[in-house]
Amino acid sequence: RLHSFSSLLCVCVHPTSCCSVAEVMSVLFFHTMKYRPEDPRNPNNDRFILSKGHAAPVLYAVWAETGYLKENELLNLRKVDSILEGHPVPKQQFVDVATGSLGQGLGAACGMAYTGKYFDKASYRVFCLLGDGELSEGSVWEAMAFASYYQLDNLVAILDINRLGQSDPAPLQHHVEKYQRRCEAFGWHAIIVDGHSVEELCKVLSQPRHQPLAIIAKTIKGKGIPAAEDKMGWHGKPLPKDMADSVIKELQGRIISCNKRLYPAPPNEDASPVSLRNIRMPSAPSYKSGDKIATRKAYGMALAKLGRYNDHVVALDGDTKNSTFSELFKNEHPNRYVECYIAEQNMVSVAIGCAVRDRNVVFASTFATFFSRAYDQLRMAAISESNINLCGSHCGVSIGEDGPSQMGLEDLAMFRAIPTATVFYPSDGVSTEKAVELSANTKGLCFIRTSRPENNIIYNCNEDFHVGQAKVVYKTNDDHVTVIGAGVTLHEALAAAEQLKKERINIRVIDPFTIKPLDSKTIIDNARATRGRIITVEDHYYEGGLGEAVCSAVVNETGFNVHRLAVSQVPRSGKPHELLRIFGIDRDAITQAVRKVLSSSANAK
Ligand SMILES: Cc1ncc(C[n+]2csc(CCOP(=O)(O)OP(=O)(O)O)c2C)c(N)n1
Ligand SMILES: *[C@@H]1O[C@H](CO)[C@@H](O)[C@H](O)[C@H]1NC(C)=O
Ligand SMILES: *[C@@H]1O[C@H](CO)[C@@H](O)[C@H](O)[C@H]1NC(C)=O
Repeated sequence: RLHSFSSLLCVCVHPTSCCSVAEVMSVLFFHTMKYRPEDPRNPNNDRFILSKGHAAPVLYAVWAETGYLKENELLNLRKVDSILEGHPVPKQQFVDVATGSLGQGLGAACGMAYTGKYFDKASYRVFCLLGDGELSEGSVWEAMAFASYYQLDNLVAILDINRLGQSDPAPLQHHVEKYQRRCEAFGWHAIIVDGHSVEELCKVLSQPRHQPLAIIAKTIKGKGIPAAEDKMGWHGKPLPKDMADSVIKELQGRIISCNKRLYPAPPNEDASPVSLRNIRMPSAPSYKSGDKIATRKAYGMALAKLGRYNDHVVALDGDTKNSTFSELFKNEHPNRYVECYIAEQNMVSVAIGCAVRDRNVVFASTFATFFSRAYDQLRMAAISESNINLCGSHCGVSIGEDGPSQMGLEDLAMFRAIPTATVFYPSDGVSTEKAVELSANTKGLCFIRTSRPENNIIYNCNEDFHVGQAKVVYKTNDDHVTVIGAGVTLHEALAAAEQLKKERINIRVIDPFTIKPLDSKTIIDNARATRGRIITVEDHYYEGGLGEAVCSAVVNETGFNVHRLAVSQVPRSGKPHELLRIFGIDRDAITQAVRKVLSSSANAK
């Protein structure tokens, strides 16, 4: 075993970051935590999140020690055909959330602890190990505030105060009492320990808790590697062979014959099994033609309805519940609503935590634009193979008077770029309700973009919707241009169609329903019937939105011509219809674009 440990020290890319937590990891995994090592995802197991994900080798080492990983697999660290990637990823059964972008582990741990305490009402505990360098991330403190507010006494954070970061010491160096005061100010019980004392660690981890517990472990980066201990310049460096050999030799000398295998204690069996399959609405939507409703409100109504029939649907919001209408869910299901306050990064991490091990169907909402500050968490959600649903309200200039700081104009680009994402852009009450239901049953990250203006119901309540299936909402046998809009711009396109009809110009109007995946076939087939003429119109910036999605869908077609209408500058306050007009995405802009496209193709003949 020591021989392979020596080779591991040579391949290990962050040996000093691992050495500072060797005792912490040993105590957690072989003294404190209760889990079934042969079944890492057992719902009853205690959870562990390595927030300082670059110390992955130490995590792999403990799982080898449990017997779950084969020791010789450790030597395949970071190889292309090994599951042991450079940072923890959920293809490893013992990893729930990917880490490696620092500062995100504790938020996910909060979601797991909240789920354990309030939803599962089970006795499993959640342990999160953080580095001191990563404590400069604001998201850590968002999570600290959340944990104490919700009295997550089943949550333990171990702060590895090893003084050093990557290129510089961490700002508070070894001032553990300053960390303690910060943690206490955030409502945690904070205890300073010698992080290399197994006895001290065992003792604090056995204490009963009434608050979230922060263990401030004073440690030495590179502990056990004399040449690197507490020294700058060793972060992320594998040990040279001779150095690794001498470290091993030293270690060997300290080991008193040890053939005893350590076994963790099994967990209590009190987390009941959960099935998240087929989260269905029991009845069709009940809108009537002539009804007017904002899709944001339809979202809240649909979510409340879904929650009525499915106990594992939970909703999160960041103090915008009376704007996103997630309050309709809260009113009906107060015990399944989590107020995350104005901390969107943490809200996304909590959502990811609530969704792990398929414990909940999670919907988190805020203004679409505020998800941009959680983009790193969203990107990590994809790497975590997380199944979460996000609803972003207040998209585009059509929110009106509140002005540009509140307008989601980049959100389509942002979510489209995520490989595991499905992007819903419903345009009426019926399709919004369908989007909510489909989202609950679609793997990966689902984003539902909702709008503030009230608009007509377009669809019959029995209309069937599918991911990646567009709807042709207006057509004749002799259409000249295909117009594609979504949300408010779909309604503008329908108004433009009526106007143009009076001028004897027929257009076809398509509602894509999902922007990703986009229904290329419906778009191509219909646009072919209008001689390849397409106009896209969207309440979003040009880059990365609906227009670019359509361009990519028709890139291989010959004889197609896509004309795009979108918001081209930072907008301003005003009435919604004024802003749609000024930024060139209203009915008049569409009719003009149609006439222009037709006259230029007439001239071309
Ligand atoms: C958000 C983010 N920024 C920067 C990095 C690059 N990085 C990886 S490890 C590290 C230093 C971490 O220091 P600390 O948290 O103290 O962990 P230690 O290795 O000292 O245990 C940095 C800057 C990262 N992974 N994530
Ligand atoms: C949300 O509720 C608060 C408090 O009742 C109220 O002041 C505010 O105007 C509401 N916001 C919206 C958008 O309705
Ligand atoms: C375009 O054609 C290329 C080459 O055949 C193909 O790989 C690609 O998937 C096509 N793209 C679309 C959007 O159809």
